[in-house]
Amino acid sequence: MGSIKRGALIVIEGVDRSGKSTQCKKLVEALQKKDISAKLMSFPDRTTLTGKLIDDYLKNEENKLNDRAIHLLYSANRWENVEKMKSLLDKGVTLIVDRYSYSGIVFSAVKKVMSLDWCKCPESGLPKPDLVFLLTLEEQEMLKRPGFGNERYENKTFQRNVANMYETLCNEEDNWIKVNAAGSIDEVHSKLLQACLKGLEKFQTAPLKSL
Ligand code: DGP
Ligand code: NA
Ligand code: NA
Repeated sequence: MGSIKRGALIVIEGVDRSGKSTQCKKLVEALQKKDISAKLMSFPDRTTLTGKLIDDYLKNEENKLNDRAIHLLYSANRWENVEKMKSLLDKGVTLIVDRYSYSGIVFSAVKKVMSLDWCKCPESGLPKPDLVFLLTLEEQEMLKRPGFGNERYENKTFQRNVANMYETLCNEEDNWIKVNAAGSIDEVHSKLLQACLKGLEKFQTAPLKSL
C-alpha cells in the first residue's frame, strides 16, 4: 500500500466581484466528482474571534481601527486556521482557498501607510500555496458587474489600486496563473480545473513549502 499523498494547496485571488467564491465552489465540486478529496476554505473566516473583529471593521465605518492593527488581525485570522489547514493537507485533502495572504498584502499595501515588505512579514511561515489563480477583470468589465456592497474597500478607486498591486505580486512569483474573469462562469471554471488537474500530481508529491 502506498502512503497517502498530501493534499494540494490552491488559492484563488482577485478583486471584489471577480467571481472567486463561485469559482472556488465549482472547483471543489468538480474535484470531488473526480474522487479527489477536496475542501473549500475562505478568508477572512468571520466565525472566529479575530473574524468577528474584522467583520465589524468591514461593516462599520465608525470603526477607526489602526491600519497596522487590522492588517495583523487579518493575518492572525489565517494563523488561527493553520493547524486545521495542515492537518487536512496531511490527510490528503486538497484545499481550495478563497483569498489568502496575498489579499492581506495587497489590501494593506495599497493604503500606502505600510511598505510592501512590512505587509508581507506576518504572513511569513504560513503554508505556501502550490498554485495561485489570479482572476483579472478589465476596469470596464468590473464596472459592468452588479453594484458594490456597502463594506469598506468596495469602491472603484480602491479596487483599481488592488488590481494593480495584484499584478505586481503576480510578476514576482512563478506559480501564479492569471485567468481573465470576463469569460462565462463555465469557461473560467474549465480553465481553473484543467490547470489544477495538470499540476495535482506534482503538487502532491512535493513537500509543502512555507511563505
Ligand atoms: P470577502 O469576504 O472575500 O468579500 O472579503 C472581505 C473584504 O476584506 C474584501 O474587501 C477584501 C478584504 N480582505 C480580505 N482579506 C484581507 C486581508 O488579509 N487584509 C485586508 N486588509 N483586507 C482583506
Ligand atoms: Na467583499
Ligand atoms: Na469571498
